[in-house]
Amino acid sequence: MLDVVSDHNWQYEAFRGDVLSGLSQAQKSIPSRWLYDDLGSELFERITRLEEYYPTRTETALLTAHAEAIASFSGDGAVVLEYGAGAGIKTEILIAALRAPRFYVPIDIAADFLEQTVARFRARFPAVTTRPIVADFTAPFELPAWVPEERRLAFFPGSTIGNLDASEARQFLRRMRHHLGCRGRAIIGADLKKPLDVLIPAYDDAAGVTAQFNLNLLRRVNRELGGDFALERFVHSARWNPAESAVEMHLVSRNPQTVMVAGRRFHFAAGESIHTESSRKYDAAGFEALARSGGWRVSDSWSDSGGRFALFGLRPVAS
Ligand code: AVJ
Repeated sequence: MLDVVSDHNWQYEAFRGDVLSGLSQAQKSIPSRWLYDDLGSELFERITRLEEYYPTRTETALLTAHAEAIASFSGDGAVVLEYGAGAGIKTEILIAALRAPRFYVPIDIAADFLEQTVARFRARFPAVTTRPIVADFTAPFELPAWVPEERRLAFFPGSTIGNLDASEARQFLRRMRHHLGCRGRAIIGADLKKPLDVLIPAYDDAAGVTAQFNLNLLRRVNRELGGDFALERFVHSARWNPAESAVEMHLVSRNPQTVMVAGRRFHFAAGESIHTESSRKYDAAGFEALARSGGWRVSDSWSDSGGRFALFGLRPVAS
């Protein structure tokens, strides 16, 4: 009980700090991790089923199509560490494909969500020891001593790495390298660069689900931080940032307005935006360079025939 209360306070303080400092910048921004409250998570689930949103179904198909090769890469008796436990069916496909996996260790900040994941995996894979770690994988943490040291395999699907900027991604990869040791392996899903007529609709769908997902962030600010955003005065926008090789989501103010959040006022000019997410898109060379900077080399990769999405198999660089 105490855990939940202190966790709630910690989350509240972190959200408040991020929003107040983000809205005080010249380019207003709110970190994308706050998009996932209960409704946000549900809207993201709906996004993954949209015709325009290709990443989830492409990555899921890759795991099935390359199950044999992925199992060989991973080796027997793997101890699977999943950074962020939101991948559902993808992780089930991976575990089912592996040869005699020993452990499944989902790592996530959302304790209640983790519990559901753990129950599902224990029921489906009784021969695998499923044990969770409650931690924020975007910050430093140590693995507990009960995690077996041999055959650790990190799984980081969904192109979640693409939501991190270059320095955050490098730090994350280094931390993962530290957790896994010199004989570890990692499988990372990454969305690939492609023409904008495919990329942009994936983040601005015809049914408006992504717009709802983005606008829900303002609803969350209103509810949790005592904000007075009028949602109808903002419009969702998805744009390509060539310098960052990223699709960005913004919430654009339709008119000049002043908004109150946690007792502070913020002014918006007409057309001024809040940047709410960057979703970076890679090519093989770019991903290899990023992996190297984090202490890894790409030894294997699996991609679809359309070159839309890739799973990269990483091994530690000898150090
Ligand atoms: C969290 C990386 C899986 O960036 O593609 C989907 C989130 N944002 N539509 C992505 C998202 C808008 C998604 N990932």
